[in-house]
Amino acid sequence: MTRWPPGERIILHVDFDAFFASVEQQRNPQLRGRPVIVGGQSQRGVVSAASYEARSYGVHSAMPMWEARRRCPHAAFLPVDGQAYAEASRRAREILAQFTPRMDPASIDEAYLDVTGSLRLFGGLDNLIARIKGDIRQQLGITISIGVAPNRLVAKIASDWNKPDGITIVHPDELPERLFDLPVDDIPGVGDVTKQKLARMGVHTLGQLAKIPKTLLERHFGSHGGYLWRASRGQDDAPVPWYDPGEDSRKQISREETLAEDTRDLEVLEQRLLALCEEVGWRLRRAGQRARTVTLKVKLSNFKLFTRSETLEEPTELDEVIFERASKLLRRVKFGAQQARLIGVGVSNLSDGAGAGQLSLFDDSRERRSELARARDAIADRFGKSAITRARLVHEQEVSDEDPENDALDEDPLQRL
Ligand code: TTP
Ligand code: MG
Ligand code: MG
Repeated sequence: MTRWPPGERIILHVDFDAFFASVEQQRNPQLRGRPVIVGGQSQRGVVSAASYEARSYGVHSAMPMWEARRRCPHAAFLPVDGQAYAEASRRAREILAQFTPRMDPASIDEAYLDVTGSLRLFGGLDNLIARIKGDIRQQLGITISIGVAPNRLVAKIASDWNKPDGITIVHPDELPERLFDLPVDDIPGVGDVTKQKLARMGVHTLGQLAKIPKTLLERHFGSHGGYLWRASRGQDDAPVPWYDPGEDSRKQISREETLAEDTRDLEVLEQRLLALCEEVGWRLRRAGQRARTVTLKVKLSNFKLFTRSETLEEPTELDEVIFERASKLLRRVKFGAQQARLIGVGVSNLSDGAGAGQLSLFDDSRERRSELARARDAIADRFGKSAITRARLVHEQEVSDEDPENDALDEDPLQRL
């Protein structure tokens, strides 16, 4: 029986094994036990997911499809069915939410659970884990891997260690030493740039990173430095928020920001708008949904509010389609003598099936764009909720956010693993 020191939180990170491929194997028994490769079927398609049978041939996510075909010609090659995966993801969230009210679905196939308060109810950690795995397998027919640790950061890292169908428990007493041999880029949020910078300092592992003084890291990496310092020690105090099931059926997804300086310079406004559209698109795809209506909101210096909506011919999940419509609406704003003090974009009229629910309806370029959007999301997932947009914003004007609904997006992206 696993004992946990009082006062330490117990956080689980749940990640589905070969998610898209597993959903396909579950609904078609003939595919079980066989290599299954899901991804874009066009000339330039890439692999979204490879079953573990396919991975033994060296096939993995983001590999060009032609390469996957070369390595594993006898695999079953399937197009992405976003709607099916979004549905499986929704059912998984429903199941997971039964184990604790503190549950954060961090992406389509993963979630954080703070089970500190519900442990006794389920007869201790080992029983709780067995129940979660059993319920998911019985009701969805898919295996998951679970990392258990005193915080999100370590739980996330650990869930990868015994895939597939694995359990990894990192006990508080084992920290930080258990992390010391890991390469620095195992820390969520550490990409090539940080990795190379650290390498130039002679730092390759978390153990080496933990020896660097905090002030030195802060000097080299700014606020990111403090995060690296804590991460190398396996420290992270980001909470797991209360789960809001209503988020699934939220009627609107929107982002807005108050400009640091009032302006009616269309170029400046469009630049802000693009960043907002990227965040909205990202949230849309994460929710596995598409939208048919795009709404632009502009508040003028005299606080007069301008909102205009337009409905698209076809629902979309793509940043550029949202942006195209929103910028068209922006050009219709009558500023008069006024300037804009706030700009926002929202999408509504939502339906299931981001990605490629009806691939056959898409032409090749559409499929390609969908793939690109998902590839960017994979980066955003890895670096934090809106790292791509944030990176763009860093050198630009400071922004504040007036929409309380969007609080989550204002957190330090690195806190959102
Ligand atoms: P992951 O959890 O990263 O991968 P996985 O579930 O396929 O495999 P693992 O057992 O290692 O967890 O991603 C979840 C899903 O997201 C994946 O099934 C397909 C999609 N995805 C892409 O479409 N493109 C990508 O590059 C990645 C990494 C994932
Ligand atoms: Mg997974
Ligand atoms: Mg995942």
